[in-house]
Amino acid sequence: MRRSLWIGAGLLLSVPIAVLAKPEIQAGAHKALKIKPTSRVGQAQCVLCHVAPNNYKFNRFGHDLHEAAEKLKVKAFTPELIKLVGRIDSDKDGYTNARELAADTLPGDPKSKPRK
Ligand SMILES: [Ca+2]
Repeated sequence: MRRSLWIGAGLLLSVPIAVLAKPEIQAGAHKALKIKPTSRVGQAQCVLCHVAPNNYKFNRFGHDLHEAAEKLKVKAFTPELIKLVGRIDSDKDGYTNARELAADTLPGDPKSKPRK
């Protein structure tokens, strides 16, 4: 019995991080931020908040979103959270996150920014 528990724990630890990703969080973000699946931001999927599809470290926008959620002590995409994060220019490209999302550009990628 004990041996099978260790084998089970070993198997669990070997599961790729992609399997542990939380699609419900992405779906919640898309709904709260009114992101259409066919839009550029919608197509970005994980990269909206993370460095790369296979690197779940937060990008600048994901970091700010996470930090704002901790500051507000919320675990959901509340209107207050969206408003607070919307005022920030996470990637320092001169456009607020709200402006970027409205323009369908990535708020965590300074190379992606609205046309002037
Ligand atoms: Ca950007």
